[in-house]
Amino acid sequence: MTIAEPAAGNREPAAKIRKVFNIVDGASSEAADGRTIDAVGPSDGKVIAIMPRSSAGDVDRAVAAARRAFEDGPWGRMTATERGRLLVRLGEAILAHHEELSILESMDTGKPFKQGKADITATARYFEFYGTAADKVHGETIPFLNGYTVAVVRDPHGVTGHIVPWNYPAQIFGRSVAASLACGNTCVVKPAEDACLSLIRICELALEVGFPPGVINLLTGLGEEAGAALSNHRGIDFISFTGSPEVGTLIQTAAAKNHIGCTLELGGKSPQVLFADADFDAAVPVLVNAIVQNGGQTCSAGSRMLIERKAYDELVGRVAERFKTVRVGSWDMDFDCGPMINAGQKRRVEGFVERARADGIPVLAEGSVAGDVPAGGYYVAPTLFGPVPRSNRLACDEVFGPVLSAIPFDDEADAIRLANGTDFGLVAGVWSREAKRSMRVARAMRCGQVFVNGYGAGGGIELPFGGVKKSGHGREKGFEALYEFSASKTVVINHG
Ligand code: TXE
Repeated sequence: MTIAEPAAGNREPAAKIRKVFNIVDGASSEAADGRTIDAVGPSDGKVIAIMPRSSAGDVDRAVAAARRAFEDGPWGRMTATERGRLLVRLGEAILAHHEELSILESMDTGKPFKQGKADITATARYFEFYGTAADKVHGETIPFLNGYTVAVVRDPHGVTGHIVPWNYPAQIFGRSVAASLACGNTCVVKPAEDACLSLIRICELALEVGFPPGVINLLTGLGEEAGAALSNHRGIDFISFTGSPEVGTLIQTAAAKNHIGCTLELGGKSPQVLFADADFDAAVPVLVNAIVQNGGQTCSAGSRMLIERKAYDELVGRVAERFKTVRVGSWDMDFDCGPMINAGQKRRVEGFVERARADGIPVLAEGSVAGDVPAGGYYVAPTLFGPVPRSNRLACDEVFGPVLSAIPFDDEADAIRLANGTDFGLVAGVWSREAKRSMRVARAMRCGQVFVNGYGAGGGIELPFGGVKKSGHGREKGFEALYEFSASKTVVINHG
């Protein structure tokens, strides 16, 4: 990548970024037809890089390179331990370039620099976790007929496609690509047109630490062009997608046509269920952080605060007080919240806020956008609404912005009904000092992950993560991802 190394402490290299490239078959390349897309920094709306606008032909070349690397290259002959060591080495290289990558990630997405740093640390940890897990993907033996030994081994799928969104580009790249590589696959990655810079740099680092050419290929481009070409490509054997439910439907349809598997992670409307006996001191900062972290552009953002009616006034009062202290600024101001990723996302969030106001839903608190943010950035003020009527769009649809809904409930059964009452099912939080009730409610949640007396929006490399219902299917993160990115093969040996 052509990027001037920022001087220590200087976080303004934006003007110096000129041009970034695809990484295909171990080399940097432009789109074959030379077309490009501008990468825009959300903090000021200015162009910070120019990336290739890849087309179907570019995708063909990347998939062919990944296929060669899988079938003919050294990758397939390496032991799982050797593959794992390379992954660990890439994790170390990411840490060695922590500042540079954090700047790229924050500038490109607008997220506060401290969040960018945390994301890069987590990305390195994915490579460490899956690197050290690569030679621990054990199979099993099954008792069968006399004279037989049956072994179930796990094989890689082959070439895996990865369509990555813009909200946590480095982390989502890390979680799916590292798991796939640990299983022995080779990868073709299509980052979001809104954020790709950290990923390109990580792919360059992968080559520097010794990944063979073609093992990790990356193409930038538009979703409906490069993304569609990759997901429909007959040369891929599995696809991992994180993004909107609408595009998730297209990905699953394409996977069905090609008879391949896929994981889909499609966002949520995650509830935090608060009983009157909860530890409010512990809960309040977590409740606010869970919706303003990453500007609320987090699939697992805690966007619904469901509160036992008798504690409603007290708790919303305390959350409102804290909410008012939330400050929004550019990535390098490093406040609680950055801008939205682009003008469309800003309009979407503002649309939800305007409709809720027009519907007469009271605004309980607003955060503040700093007066000196750069002109042209996509800033919105975080807003707390309540009580939000249960059937209002704000209570049901994913906003993907810093907008929190407070909704009262009557009793445990009502809380469960309400929490499970949207189309989504990704993450939930349950807050109560009564252990049995917390456990009952946690078990009743229809989602992929539940936190009791805490909430980890986006966290937990070791923890299987994914949804039910419209939030998607399949699991990434943790050891479970290794089962997604490999297939069992039953070997039946007759030695009788
Ligand atoms: O998503 P898209 P957008 C949700 C969130 C957000 C909404 C829209 O609610 O407001 O989706 O965001 C690629 N074939 N999430 O429009 O379009 C695209 O290039 C193949 C939740 O940005 O789904 C990008 O790489 N690929 C979420 C990726 O899909 C296509 C994260 C996601 O973009 C494609 C992001 C196509 N036809 C948005 N069209 C989460 N679960 O965290 C687009 N893409």
